[in-house]
Amino acid sequence: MTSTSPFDPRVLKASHPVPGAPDNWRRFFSFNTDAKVIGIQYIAVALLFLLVGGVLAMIMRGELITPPADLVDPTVYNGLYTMHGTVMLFLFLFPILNGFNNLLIPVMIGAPDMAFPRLNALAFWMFPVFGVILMASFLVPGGPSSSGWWAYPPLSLQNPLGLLLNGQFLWILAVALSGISSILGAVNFVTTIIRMRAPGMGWFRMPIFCWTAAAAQIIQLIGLPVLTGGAVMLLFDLSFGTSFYRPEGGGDPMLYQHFFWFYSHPAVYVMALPVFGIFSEILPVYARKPLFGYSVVAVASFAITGLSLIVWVHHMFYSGTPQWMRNVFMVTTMLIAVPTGIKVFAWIGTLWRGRIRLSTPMLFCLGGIVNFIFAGITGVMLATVPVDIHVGNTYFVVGHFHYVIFSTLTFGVFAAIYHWFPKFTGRMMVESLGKLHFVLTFVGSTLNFLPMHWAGLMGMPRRVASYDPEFALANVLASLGAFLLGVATIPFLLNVVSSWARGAKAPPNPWQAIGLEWLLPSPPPVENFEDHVPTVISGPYGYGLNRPLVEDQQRYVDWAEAAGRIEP
Ligand code: HEM
Ligand SMILES: [Cu+2]
Repeated sequence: MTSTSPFDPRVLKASHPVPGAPDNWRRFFSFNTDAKVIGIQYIAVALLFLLVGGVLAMIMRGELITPPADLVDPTVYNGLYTMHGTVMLFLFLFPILNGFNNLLIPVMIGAPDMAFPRLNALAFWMFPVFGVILMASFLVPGGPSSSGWWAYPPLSLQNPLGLLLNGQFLWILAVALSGISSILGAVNFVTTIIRMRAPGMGWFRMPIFCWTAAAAQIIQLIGLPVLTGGAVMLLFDLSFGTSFYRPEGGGDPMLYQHFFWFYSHPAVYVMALPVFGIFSEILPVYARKPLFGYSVVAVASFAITGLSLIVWVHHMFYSGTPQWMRNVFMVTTMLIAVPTGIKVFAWIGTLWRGRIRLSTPMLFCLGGIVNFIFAGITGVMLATVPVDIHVGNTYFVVGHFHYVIFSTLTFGVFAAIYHWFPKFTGRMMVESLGKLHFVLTFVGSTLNFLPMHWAGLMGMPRRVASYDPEFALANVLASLGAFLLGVATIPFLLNVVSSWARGAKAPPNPWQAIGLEWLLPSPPPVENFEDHVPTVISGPYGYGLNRPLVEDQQRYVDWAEAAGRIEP
C-alpha cells in the first residue's frame, strides 16, 4: 500500500465520533460514526429481534403441539410464520453479522474505522426503521403479510381489503429498505478491506474472517440490486396497477421467482461465510494450532461466492422448470459441496492433535460444526432433483434449513459473542452460565429440528397449522425443543447484561489469541491503533510457532497492558 492513499490508516482521520457526540453509554443511542459503537448497536437491536422472532416461533410451536388448529386459526398462523421467517433473517441474522463486520474488520486489519463512517451510521439507522415498519404491519387492517417470507406472486398480489396500506405493502417496503441498507454496508466493508489494511498485511496475511466478509459482501453487491429491484416491481404491481408479474396484464410470475432466488439462495452464504470465518478464527485459539490449510480456506471462500451465484434454480425444481435446466442446477449446487467440504476438513485438521480447551466459544463452534456436517448431508439430498420433488414441500426442508440457520449459523453467532465480548466491552463473561446456555441450546435445537426431518420423510407438509395425528410424536418433541430454546436464552441474557454491568475487568488478551485486535487494550480506544499503526510481519495463525505478528510487538503489548490497567 502506498502512503499517499487517502485510505491509508496512518493518514485517515475521520471525524468520529461526530463532534459533540456523547461518550458514555448514551453513545449507543446516538448517531455515532465509530464502527465499534455501530457494531454493538447492530448486535443489540438484532438480539432484541431474535427474542421477537423466538416468541413468534413459540406461538407456532404451541399451535403445532396438537394436531388440530386450536390455538390460532390458519390465517393467523400464515402471518406468524411469514413474520417469524422475515424477522429471523432480515432483522436478526443479517444485522447481527453486520454488527460483527463493524466490530471486527477495522481492528483485525489495523484500520482506525470503516472507510465511510457516516455512510456506515446511515446504513445502521435504516435497520431499526425498517424493523418498525415491519412490526407495524401487525397493526394494519388485515394483519401482517401472510404469503410467506418469499412472497411469491400471484398470492402476494392479492389485496382482498383493497386498502393501500396493508401488511404486504409494509413487508415489501421493509425488504426494499433492508436491501438498500445492506448495499450501503457492503460498499463500506469491501472498500475498507481492500484499501485500509495495515502496512505489511497482504491478502495472505489477513485473518480468514476478513476474507469471508469480503466474499460475502461481494454477493451483496451483485445480488441485492436484483432482489431490491424485484421487490420494488412487486410493490408497483401490488399497489399501483403495473403488471410485471401479473399474467393477465402480460407479466410473468416466474420472473419474480428468478429475481428472488438469484439473491436469496446466495444470501444463505452471506450469512454462512462470516460464520465459517468465525469458526476459522476461534478453533485455532482453543486448539492452540495454526489454521490448517489457511490459504486454501481463504480461496475457497471466493469459490463459494462464485458458485453460490449460479445455483438459484434449485429452489424452483417444482415450479415448472424444464428437466435439462433442473439437471444443470443440480450439478452446480452439488459443486458447492467441494469448497465447503474443504473448509470442514480444514477445521477437522486444525483440531487434529490440538490441545483443546472446551471453553464456551469452543463448545458453540464444535456444536455448530457437527450440526453443519449433518445439514450438509441433508442439503446434498435436497439438491438431488428426485429427492427434492419428493420431500421439497415437507418438514424435511424446514428441518434442513433450521439446521443451517439456527444449529450452525446461530451457534456461530453465540461463539463469536462469547469470544469477543471481553475485547469490546472490557468485561469477562461468566463461564458457567455460558456452558449452561450451550447445553440447553444444543439439546433444545436437536429436539426441535431433528424430528422435523422424520416428520417430513413421513410426508408432513410444511406451512400448515394442523396435521394428521400420525405426525404427533415428532411435533410434540419439536415443540418441547422449542420451549427449551426459549429457556436457554435466560442464562444467556443474564450473562450478557450482568457481565457487562459488573463482570471482572478483561485483560487485553484473555485467550492468548493471535491477531491485531488482541494487541489493543480492552475495549479498544476510539481510533484503534491511533498513531501506533503496526507493521505486520507474519500471518495470523502462528500458534505454537513462536514468532511475532507485528514489528516491535512488545511495544503494542505494553501499550495494551498499560491502557488495560487504567480504571475507566
Ligand atoms: C427458536 C427456534 C426456532 C423455532 C422453534 C422455529 C420454528 C419455525 C416454524 C414452526 C416455522 C414454520 C415452518 C413451516 O410451517 O413452514 C419456521 C419457519 C422459518 N424459520 Fe424458524 N424457528 C426457530 C428459529 C429460527 C431462526 C434462528 C431462524 C433464522 C435465523 C429461522 C428462520 C426461519 C425461516 C426463514 C422460516 C420460513 C420457513 C419456510 O420458508 O418454509 N428460524 N420456524
Ligand atoms: Cu438455495
